[in-house]
Amino acid sequence: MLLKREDVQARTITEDGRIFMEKAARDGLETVWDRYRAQQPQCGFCELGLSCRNCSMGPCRIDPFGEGPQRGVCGADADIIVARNLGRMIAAGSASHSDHGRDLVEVLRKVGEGKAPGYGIRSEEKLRKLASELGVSEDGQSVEALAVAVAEALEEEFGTRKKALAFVGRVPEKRRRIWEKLGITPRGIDRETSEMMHRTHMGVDNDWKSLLLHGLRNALSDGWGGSLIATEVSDILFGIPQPVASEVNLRVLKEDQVNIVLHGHNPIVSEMIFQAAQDPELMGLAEEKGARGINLAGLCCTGNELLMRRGIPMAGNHLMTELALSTGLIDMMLVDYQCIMPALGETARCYHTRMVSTSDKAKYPFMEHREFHPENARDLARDLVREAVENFVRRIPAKVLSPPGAPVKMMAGFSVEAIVSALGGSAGPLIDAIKSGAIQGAVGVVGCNNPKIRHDYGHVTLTTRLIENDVLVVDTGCAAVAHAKAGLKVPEAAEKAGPGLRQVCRALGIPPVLHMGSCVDNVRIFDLAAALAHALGTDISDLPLAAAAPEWYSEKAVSIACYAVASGVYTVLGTPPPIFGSQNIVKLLTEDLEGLLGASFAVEPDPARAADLILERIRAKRAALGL
Ligand code: NFS
Ligand code: SF4
Repeated sequence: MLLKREDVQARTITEDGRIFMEKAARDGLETVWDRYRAQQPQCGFCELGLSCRNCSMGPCRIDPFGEGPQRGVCGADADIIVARNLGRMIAAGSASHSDHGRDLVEVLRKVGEGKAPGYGIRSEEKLRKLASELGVSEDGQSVEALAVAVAEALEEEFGTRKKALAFVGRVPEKRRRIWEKLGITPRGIDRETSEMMHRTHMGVDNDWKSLLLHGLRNALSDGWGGSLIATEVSDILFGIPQPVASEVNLRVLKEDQVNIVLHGHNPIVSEMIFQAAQDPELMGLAEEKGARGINLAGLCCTGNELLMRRGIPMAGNHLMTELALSTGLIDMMLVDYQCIMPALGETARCYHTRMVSTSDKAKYPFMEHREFHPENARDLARDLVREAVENFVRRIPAKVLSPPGAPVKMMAGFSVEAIVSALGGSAGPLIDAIKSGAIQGAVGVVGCNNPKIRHDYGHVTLTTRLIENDVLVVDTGCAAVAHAKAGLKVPEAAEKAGPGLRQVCRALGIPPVLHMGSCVDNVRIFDLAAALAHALGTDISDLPLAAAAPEWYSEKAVSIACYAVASGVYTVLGTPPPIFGSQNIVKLLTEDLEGLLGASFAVEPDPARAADLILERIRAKRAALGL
């Protein structure tokens, strides 16, 4: 396969990305960029959201130029079709986060029942906090019994019998009233997703406005429901993240150690692997095999979970997952679910790497399936680490390329609790810094990579601009990994910030870009925003805040963006969503929502221009607050 130097340059800004894109090509591998190119030109109807295959009278498409058909066989017009498609994207994203949350609730229950050996309650404090929030009485309950009771109360959140999710109580009063008025208060997590699938069936909700409003409710059931549960229960089971130093990029893979890479989203499996990798017997076995130790590294959000709580280094983000394999250094890659390209199993066959899938609901071509359940997780983790160690000797020297140089240093672990404690125990100093203008505002830069956008370019360009202008950046997911690779997540990166933010960072010893976790952990950002709004006696939409997803690709990102806007945060998308086939919907989402929710979307592929939009927004919000 021939790969031109300028192609490689155009595809990524990262050095390890370039080196291993060339290595992959030499090894004859096909990557996500090659497949993207092979798909050109992509379907214009689908790009605009104008195609529908919701029933078998179709598939149908609407001609955007007004010459061909303007209605599907059932009579649906462009507005209805675009709204239905967007609704189903939200449903899929919300379902993904929420099902991940449900899996954690299952483990919590099993821990309480004594059926999950190896797992435990790491944060009793958070368990008790959740109990009181959910109205679960603690009287005379053992921790185990409390875990079961909290798990039961959380299971109820998924159902259909409530008027509002329990965690809506965290939302500022003004915002709750807006949701009530619009009829978008989320009721049950599964209910909203299920209702979205119902509404978008042929012949149900054919009012594009009411479809989109339900889309917001569905997204809110993710943000203030499924994702929030995933984050809170992960904290209970695995601990509340605290600031931790680590490293990032492909150089975290070590030639002289057994490399086990953990990829996916749910920390249930990876935490057990983490424990097993510390087992003296298995470490001894590694030495016997000639390795200097067992090295764990993360990819995507499973990686972020381990990084946040255990300081495990990150090999890379979404678009680096295939390239990580091309090092020839990975002895085993364990995957759980979400964002795991189905191409990975076949890619790994070029090397000695063992590919193992672990979730009953996520199987992949050319991977061995070894199913984890709370009951067997501890034992299975030990077996797998042993097998990874045994695989170390099977590396194929001719195919190994050790990444040159050293990894980039980074800091992670900024849960809301950690941020508050870095501030000296309350959000007060942050509010003061915002009031004084030392910090102009705060922006969540989040989301994925997408081969449509130069890898990491969107994230790094936008974030650099923001911090230069004294805007504090908080991040999650693959965006956070991009920023880390660019060196923005060490306290010394304060030098790159404007004078006000620089001073605050120096005083607190923190980076100007704070890692708040995986994508479900976006709820941490909203928790913080809600706390700031409470402290100022105002609504989230009045604060100088914004969100951006410069390189998003996933349906989960659509759900996140929608709950961000519905929660009152202006959100700029880099990749255009499939809505441009309906001028009505574009206008609603980018203009009219402002009047309804105090926040709206913008679409801006150029990250420098996105930064300008956000800075303008922050200035306007500050002026309205009289700052
Ligand atoms: Ni978020 Fe995490 Fe990355 Fe995107 Fe995928 S790993 S959950 S969806 S690609 S940021
Ligand atoms: Fe066509 Fe309507 Fe069926 Fe969609 S739901 S495929 S627009 S007939």
